[in-house]
Amino acid sequence: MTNQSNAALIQSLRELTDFNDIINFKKYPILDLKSAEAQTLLNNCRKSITELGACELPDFISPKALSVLQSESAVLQKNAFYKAVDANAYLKPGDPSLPKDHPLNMTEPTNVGVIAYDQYPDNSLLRRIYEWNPLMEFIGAILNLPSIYRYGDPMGGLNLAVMRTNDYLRWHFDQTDFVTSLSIQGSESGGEFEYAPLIRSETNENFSDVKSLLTGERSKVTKIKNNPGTLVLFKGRFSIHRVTPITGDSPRWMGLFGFDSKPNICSTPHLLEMRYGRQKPLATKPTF
Ligand SMILES: O=C(O)CCC(=O)C(=O)O
Ligand SMILES: [Fe+2]
Repeated sequence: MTNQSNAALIQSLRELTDFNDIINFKKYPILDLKSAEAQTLLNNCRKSITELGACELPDFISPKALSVLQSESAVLQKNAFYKAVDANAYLKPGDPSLPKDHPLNMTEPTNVGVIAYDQYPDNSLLRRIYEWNPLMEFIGAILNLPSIYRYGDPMGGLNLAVMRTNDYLRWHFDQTDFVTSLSIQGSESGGEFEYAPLIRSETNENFSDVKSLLTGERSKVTKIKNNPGTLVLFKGRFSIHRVTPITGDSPRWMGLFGFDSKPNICSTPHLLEMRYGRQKPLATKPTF
């Protein structure tokens, strides 16, 4: 991208400061969570989370803001960090005492590019949306959390997952209680978010159904449409999920917001190395 188009991006970022122009408040009246409209919205979201482990909010972002989010992602994506890994669904080491076809020993390659929080300039729109308190309070209210915080980690709080042709995010369970994502751009084809709602629980690993799914059984699999502009709240600890291989030239861009019920949550040094290829935050602030 040329400096000229960066100048156009900077100008549109400067013009887009009012959240009335960024969030679709008509559909999602989240500024007053006590209002009757917001209570109806919250109840619908809670029902969906209880039944499916996920809640999908299409057209959360205005078309104008979405177009700016796409422009800034196009500029930033060249800095994405890629590291192909061969991992199991539990994102932890296998167990050699178990058979090769036990889910703990069934690995698949994963390849996703990531832009870390500290690679986001201060005037980035995605950063401003992540740091906007009413969004965080809305997520906390859906989950009935007494308090909610952004991650304490300068790299992990906000991520952009960048997936190009043939990139794939394997079936896995998340290690966090919930994740909030904002779809910025879909791929031409592939790149579908598939999941098996609540296939395991705190007390039951359900290895037999997980193994069937990993060997191609589709009866428990459902999809989140995730059209660009959609906000998704997903409880990935108990619902195994994946992103199908990307096809076509257009990259898939997904913003990932890190919130937690506890303050100062930080990624481990191992995870920092795997995900960002470094353990230290950038020494200088990035700009567009
Ligand atoms: O990109 C997505 O839609 C999901 C990402 C995901 O599952 C993860 O980062 O754990
Ligand atoms: Fe995940």
